[in-house]
Order: sequence, then structure tokens, then C-alpha cells
Amino acid sequence: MTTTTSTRTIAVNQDIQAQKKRRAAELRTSFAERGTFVVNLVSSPGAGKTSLLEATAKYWQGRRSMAVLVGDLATERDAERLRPFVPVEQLTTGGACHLELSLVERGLERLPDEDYEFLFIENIGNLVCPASHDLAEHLRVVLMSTTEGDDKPGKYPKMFRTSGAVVVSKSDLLPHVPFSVDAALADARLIQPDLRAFTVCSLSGEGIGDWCDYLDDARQRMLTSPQQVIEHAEK
Ligand SMILES: Nc1nc2c(ncn2[C@@H]2O[C@H](COP(=O)(O)OP(=O)(O)OP(=O)(O)O)[C@@H](O)[C@H]2O)c(=O)[nH]1
Ligand SMILES: [Mg+2]
Repeated sequence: MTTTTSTRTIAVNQDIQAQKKRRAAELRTSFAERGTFVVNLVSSPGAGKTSLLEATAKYWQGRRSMAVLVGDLATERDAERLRPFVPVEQLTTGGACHLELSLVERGLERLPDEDYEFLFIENIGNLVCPASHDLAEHLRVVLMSTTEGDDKPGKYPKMFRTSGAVVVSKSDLLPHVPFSVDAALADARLIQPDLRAFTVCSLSGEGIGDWCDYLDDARQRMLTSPQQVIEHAEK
């Protein structure tokens, strides 16, 4: 007697990814309805994400409401730096190289429940893994510091392809390091021609006004044409 066995493939991974995508879309819409513009800040380690957030918070103090979720593998150090200026919660991954939406949701529960104008999520310092994780943001911004070389966009294309803006940080060091802003931006725009670009020094505040004006305009666009901004973020 012969027996036949039949196999059935269950696409568990696909299902989980679809679930995460749906949840990110729901949250993005709900943030837009509350008037909160969400920015996911990504870069290599030490490029200046927390410093940019400190400078942004100081520039806007008393004029805009913002909150921050800050990700690291360990420690509360970045949250401690930002706490004098804004509501902030530290997310620690315990070793994972990127933030997941579920961790962001847990952080949101710990933040005071207010309709902030801006929510910034500082991702783990890494130009690879965070590119593949939607955190319900309306805008992804990639930082590139002048000390890390101007050849990074072509080497980490997904991060630049999925970002809407690039911030060149540590501009005060330009006279001392071999970094061409033009070359870096040309390389980035080969990958993402519509990238908006800003050059800043978070320590002196140079360029922070232009960066904040851009964020104000981006939030205004979300308030007037939410669907357009949401669809663009989901592409
Ligand atoms: N010269 C100069 N140094 C800066 C500037 N911005 C940040 N730094 C320095 O760069 C170092 C790293 O800055 P952080 O803001 O901690 O960078 P980060 O991207 O948040 O780092 P991780 O969270 O560890 O990935 C710190 O010593 C900052 O003082 C800048 O505009 N100019
Ligand atoms: Mg940081």
C-alpha cells in the first residue's frame, strides 16, 4: 500500500509583514488626524541625531510642541540629554539594530498623551536595518555627518531611497575634513532625485532655522493634504 502526504505552505512571514504594514498605516493616519507630524531620524552612529534634536527643541522652545522617542541598544543617555527640553522616552532594543513599530507603540503609551505638533523618533545608529522598518512616520530624514565621508549614499542606497530629506551635520568641521557637500548630495540625488537637503551645525545652531522652517511647511502640507502625505510616506 502506498501513502501520500500532502504539504501546505503557510506564509507566516508574509502575514506578519502585512500586519505590520497595516498597523503602521493606521497609526500614520491617526497621527495626521491629531495634527502630529512624525519624523523618523536615521543615520550612522554618532552622526548627530540627538544633537540635532537638542538644537531643534531649543529653537522651537515655547513656540512648537514636540516629543521624542529615542532608540538605543542600551542606556538612557540620549533621553537624559533631551529631558531638559522636551517630553522624551528612551526605547532600548537590548541588542536589535533597528526600532520596531511595537516598541514605538510601547514608548507612546509612556509619553504624556497630548496632541504634539511634532513627534521625532530617533532610530538606532545604523544605515542598514532601519531602512526596512516603517515606524508610521510621515517623513524619514537621513543625517550624514561631515566626518563620515561623502561617499555614503551610493553605499547605503536603500536608506537614501526611502528618505525624504538629508541633513548634512557638523558643518563647522568642513574646513578640516575631506568632505564635499556637493559630491555627497549629487550621489544621494542619483538615488533619490527629490531629496531635500540641509546643512547644519547643531552646536552653533547654524542652518537650524531653515531645517525647522522646512518641518513647519511639511506639517502644514500634512494638515492641508493628509492623504497625499500619507500615500507618499507609504511608497
Ligand atoms: N563639531 C560638531 N560636533 C557635533 C555636532 N553635532 C554633534 N556633534 C558631536 O558628535 C557626537 C555625536 O553626537 P550625537 O548627537 O550624540 O550623535 P547621535 O547620532 O545621536 O549618536 P547615536 O545616538 O549614538 O547614534 C557628540 O560628541 C556631539 O557633540 C556639530 O554640529 N559639530
Ligand atoms: Mg543619539
